[in-house]
Amino acid sequence: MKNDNLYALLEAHFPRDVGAPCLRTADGLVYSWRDLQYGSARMAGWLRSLQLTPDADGAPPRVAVQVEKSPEALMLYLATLRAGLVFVPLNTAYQRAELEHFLRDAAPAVFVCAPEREEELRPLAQAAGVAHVATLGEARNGSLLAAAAPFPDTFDTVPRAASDLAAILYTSGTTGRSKGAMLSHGNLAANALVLDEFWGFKEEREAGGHDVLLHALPLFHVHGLFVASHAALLAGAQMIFLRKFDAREVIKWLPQATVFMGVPTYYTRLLAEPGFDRHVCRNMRLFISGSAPLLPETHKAFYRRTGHVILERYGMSETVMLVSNPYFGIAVRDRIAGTVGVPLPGVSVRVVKEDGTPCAVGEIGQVEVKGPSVFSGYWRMPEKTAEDFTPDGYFKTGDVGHFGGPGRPDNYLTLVGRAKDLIISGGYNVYPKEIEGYIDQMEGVAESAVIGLPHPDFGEAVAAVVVGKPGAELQEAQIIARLKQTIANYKVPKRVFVVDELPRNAMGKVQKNVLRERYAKTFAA
Ligand code: MLC
Repeated sequence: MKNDNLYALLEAHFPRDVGAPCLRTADGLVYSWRDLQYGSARMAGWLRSLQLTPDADGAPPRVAVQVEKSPEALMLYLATLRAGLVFVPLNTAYQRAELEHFLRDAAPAVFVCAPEREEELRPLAQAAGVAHVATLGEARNGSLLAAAAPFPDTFDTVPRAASDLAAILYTSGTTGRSKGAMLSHGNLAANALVLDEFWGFKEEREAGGHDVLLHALPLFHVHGLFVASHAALLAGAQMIFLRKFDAREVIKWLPQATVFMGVPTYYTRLLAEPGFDRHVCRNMRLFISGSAPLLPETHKAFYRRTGHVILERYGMSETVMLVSNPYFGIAVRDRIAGTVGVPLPGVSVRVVKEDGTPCAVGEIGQVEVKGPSVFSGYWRMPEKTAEDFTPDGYFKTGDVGHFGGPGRPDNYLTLVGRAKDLIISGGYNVYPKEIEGYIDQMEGVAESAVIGLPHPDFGEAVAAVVVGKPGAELQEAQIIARLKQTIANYKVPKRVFVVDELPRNAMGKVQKNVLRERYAKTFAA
């Protein structure tokens, strides 16, 4: 019987010589493909020994993970797949209040956290009904590895159907509460296979080349966990696994790499380093950018400095990758700055007006998508899911854009904005409503408006405009300090402006556009 478990697909592509290096770390550790197989088998054995059972509604047990990046963290992801369980990765920046929501909502059977946070988080997990808590540190420390050690280094990957749930990815919510996007083994496999061809991994492999992916992204979001890791695992390509992005560290390792993926902030930070030049990039075949808009200036400056044309692509947690500039066709005229490229094979993308009728080429409208990598819905939110899909099965992305336009082929998509009130800071999504909720609860605050402002490093940065209650003396530093104790640091406003009132239109709605204009130069370079 064919096993549609994603791990089975990835493993089938491992190189014949499983003793060959698969992962290298900055500390000089080398893991072979066999290490990955053995390590994930032992962890899968441990997970199986917990004898977890599906929920009453048939939902398979979830494994929630909030750990720093390490080869063992990648093994834990693969082990979860192998055991037929559902992986729920969580940003390491999330604090108690955020984690409490995720643990209650996803109701995992297992929670793996950093050893340093166990004391704080174990009671939180237990209160949320989590049965098993283990720890995994970035230096192979913590209770998970000890628990997994006695288990065999082989494990028969549990059979899964393509439609079975593989992962739940939490995305910030417009209403303040994060929603879990449900991705199946089939969603992830379909996307990995398409990208293998579209980005030239397959051709490179078949021509006898040896791709090396320099992996600097975090491992808890779509970009680093699925797009980057799956690409390398499926290609049988080695990964240089950096704990986090650091421009100088990346420059040090780039000469040994052929492919790099990052958010625009990575590219602007690389360009800010005088040592970043053609020589450093001499073995590279591909730089990919995504998760946030890449400024055409960055695209051009990168080409001038390195001779490489960054390939910009577009996707999201709910859909994995949708649209990409071409790989085959490396000229500037093929990878067009400011566009996200053409729909990937098998993906249907349409741009529609408010009433759902199609826009003409060049006309701006809502972007809707359908395809094998598009998720089946939000975890235990049937109403929200129904709202976000059209009757004919397209997902409403919330992004606004157009096909074609002056000087651009008709099949190239350009994104111009977002229908949903979303800020993207350094590649992380932040919903103003969530932050406003926290500020409005503070003593002395009457109301607040959270906005995104242009920022030279993060693309956009979060800022808040706050009105105090009569007699209250609000202070910027205090508000920021309070928020830092409560929410992930990338969501905390970098500036807070205390004002007497918020500008409103005739309907009484806060005019955020007026605020964005008023404070536009706050972070000017
Ligand atoms: C860190 N900070 C941020 C931030 N990251 N603030 C705003 N936006 C961010 N993205 C905070 C820090 O906590 C610190 O706060 C201050 O800003 C400066 O920190 P830093 O040292 O400069 O930050 P650094 O650790 O270097 O992190 C920046 C970064 C990181 C850009 C390297 O944010 C990053 O790796 N981003 C990638 C995000 C990503 O993987 N996105 C993919 C999502 S998937 P303080 O207060 O302590 O000074 C997706 C789908 C798709 O979107 O299509 O890909």
